[in-house]
Amino acid sequence: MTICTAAQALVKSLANEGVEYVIGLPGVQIMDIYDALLDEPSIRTITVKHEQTASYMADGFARSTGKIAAALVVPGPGLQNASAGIGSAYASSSPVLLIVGQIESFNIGKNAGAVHEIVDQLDILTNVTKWKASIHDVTEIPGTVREAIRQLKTGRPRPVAIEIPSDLLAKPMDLQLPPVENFQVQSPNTDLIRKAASLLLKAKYPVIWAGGGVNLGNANSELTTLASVLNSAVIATAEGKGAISEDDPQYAGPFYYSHGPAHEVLPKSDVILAVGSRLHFLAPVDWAFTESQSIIHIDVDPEELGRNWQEEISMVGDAKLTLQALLNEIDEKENSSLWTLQEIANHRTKSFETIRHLAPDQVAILEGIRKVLKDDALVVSGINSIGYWAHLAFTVRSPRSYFNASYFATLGYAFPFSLGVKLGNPEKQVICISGDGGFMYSLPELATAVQEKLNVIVLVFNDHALGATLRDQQVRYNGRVIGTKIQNPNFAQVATDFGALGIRLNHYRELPASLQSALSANRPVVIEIPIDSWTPPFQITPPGFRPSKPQSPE
Ligand SMILES: Cc1ncc(C[n+]2csc(CCOP(=O)(O)OP(=O)(O)O)c2C)c(N)n1
Ligand SMILES: [Mg+2]
Repeated sequence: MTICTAAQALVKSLANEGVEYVIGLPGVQIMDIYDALLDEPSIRTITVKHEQTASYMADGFARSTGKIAAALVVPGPGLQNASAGIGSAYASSSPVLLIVGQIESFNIGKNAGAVHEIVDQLDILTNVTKWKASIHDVTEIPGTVREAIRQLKTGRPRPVAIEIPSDLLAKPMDLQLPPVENFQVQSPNTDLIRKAASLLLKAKYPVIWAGGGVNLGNANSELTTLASVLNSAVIATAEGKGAISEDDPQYAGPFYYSHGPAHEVLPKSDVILAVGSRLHFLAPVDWAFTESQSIIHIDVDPEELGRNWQEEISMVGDAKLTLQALLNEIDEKENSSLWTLQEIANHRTKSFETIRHLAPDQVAILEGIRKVLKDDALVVSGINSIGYWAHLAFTVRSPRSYFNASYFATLGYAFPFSLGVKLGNPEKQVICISGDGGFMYSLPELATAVQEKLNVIVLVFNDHALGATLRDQQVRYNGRVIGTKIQNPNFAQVATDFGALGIRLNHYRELPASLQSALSANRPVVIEIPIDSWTPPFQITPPGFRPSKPQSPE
């Protein structure tokens, strides 16, 4: 038992749960927490320039390491500023812990105009958090932190939030920390595993559809082995990139907005094993799953099962445990697969060449970047022209090494997110692919990068425009351009002013050499690359595409 303040109890509870980083921006209601952090040697405190960065960084840290960092913000505007990052983390199934200050207990609910007051502020987060709690009494602190961590580490990982009134933080309390707990992950149902194994072994053309849950569930080696044992073709979504190495002979290619080999591979398939995917297609697909195909769906979140398709077998379970259980049931010699590795390779090559044909400059850029980076480099793909094409043409070879903002498509997330990735992976190369518009959201965080020695390399592809939206006006609005041309600073100069290394290129062909030298710069680097406003993949219909109405469960 230790006598301490509630703020100290909160910080010790975080440390007890293994939280090593608190990323935030101080203000009156959370000063006691900051003061307590000064005495906690196992936690590093990082101050950002805008609360959006706190939540984006915590997301980048979590998705690249599987560990938890806390974001710490003041109530009201601090919470609102952090909420875009919380929404992105929710969409991306990322375990982010948000700690929010609250006005004094005696003022709560009065709407009296206390500093930073929003009545029922946590309601703002209702649909972008998995769980949230308000502390009413200091004795609740260790238990509430434990429950937050349990929520983050079990089931589907998604953000959680805790708010604490400012007056409670200075109160004394007896702190009893709970013993460290190893949380149980969800095991699959044994009968369903047997059924699924037998269906997969009978499949003539098995396809594994790999979603982000494979990376988040650390199931990459199990998926790779299963693909080989079943002799299955594998297709990965943008979130699932790296689920299997994209050089693996079973990998048929990526899927993004109808592009990729899915429309050739899927119609041929009789059994589809979907792992950790929403199975929701943003654009209509011409192959859509049909009644004659069997879908086996594994997801840790029961709500995803059967949501979009009629499934033969729906299994709730941790991806790693479930794939391992399937492997235990499957004897390689019994598979009935008719795929040849040559056929799968042909799909992969043909699809890549189609992408190259559609976007030659973008593919040349991405191949140039790939050539220079190590296989385990971490790449954050922003909401920009090169970022979209990277989903289709950047070769990913390692688990948890390629990131996007999933269906939230949050412009501006990439650079602050990459700072969290670097925080969790100081020894690895961390590259952020950004547009000029996206980078402008958080340019001042270059100061954070320099101060905290987070040596990311930001590639700013500059078309002096919100390019995707400009293209939209050209294509769908007869070239009536409004609000999409933007004025930028000299990015390289600004980077230099912040203490980073700034490099301005004349042509993208200079990028590989420039990136090569940036990798040994030993400080954050911004490389500005001039490009045109190229058409994004979602404004292009893939060649040979025949839209049809997808099957629906009702
Ligand atoms: C928060 C948010 N606001 C607006 C958008 C809409 N949007 C999508 S792409 C884009 C333009 C991005 O510009 P830039 O970063 O320069 O990349 P480019 O398309 O020019 O390559 C916009 C405004 C969005 N996705 N997210
Ligand atoms: Mg742009």
